[in-house]
Amino acid sequence: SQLLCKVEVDDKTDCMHEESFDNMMTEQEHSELIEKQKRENIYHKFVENHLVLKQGLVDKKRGLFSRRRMMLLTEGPHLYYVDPVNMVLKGQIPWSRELRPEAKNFHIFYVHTPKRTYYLDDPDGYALEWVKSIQEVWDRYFGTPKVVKK
Ligand code: 4IP
Repeated sequence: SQLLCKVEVDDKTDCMHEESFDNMMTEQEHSELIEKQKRENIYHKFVENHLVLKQGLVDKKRGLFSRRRMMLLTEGPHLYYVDPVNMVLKGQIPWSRELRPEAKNFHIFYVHTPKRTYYLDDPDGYALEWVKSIQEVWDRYFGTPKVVKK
C-alpha cells in the first residue's frame, strides 16, 4: 500500500501505511499488531495477513437456512467468513464503494452489494456495532480524504 509521510506523530515526522492513517499508527505499531494477531488469533491464517478490525459470530441466511460463520472485517478492506466448526474459509463479501451496511434492528443487519444482499444476524445483538464498523471502514477507504494540518 501507499506510504504517507511527513505526518506528525508524537511531534516527529513519520511515515505510515495509508490504511493506518486514520488510526495515526506508525508502520512499526502496525506490524506489531499483525505479529500479535499472528500469535493470538486462531483465524489469522484466513485473512491473508491483513489486520482484523472486528470479528464475531453471525448467522448468514441464505434461502430458508442460515449458517453460523465467524465474520472477519479487515484492512484491505475485506469481509471474510469462516466456518468455525470445520475451520474452513467459506467466502468473502466482495468490497467495493457500492457496498453498504444497513441495520434492521439489534440483531439483523444487511450488507448490500451490487450482486447480492447478505442477510446477517448477530445472535448477541450487536448488529449496530457491525454496521458502524463496516461504515467506518467504508469511510476510511472510499470517503473524502482528511486533510492533516500542523
Ligand atoms: C448454502 O446453504 C450456505 O448457506 C452457503 O454459505 C451459501 O454460500 C450457499 O449459497 C447456500 O446454498 P447450505 O449449506 O444449506 O447448502 P457458506 O458458504 O457460508 O457455507 P455463500 O457463501 O455464497 O453464502 P450459494 O447461493 O452461494 O450457493
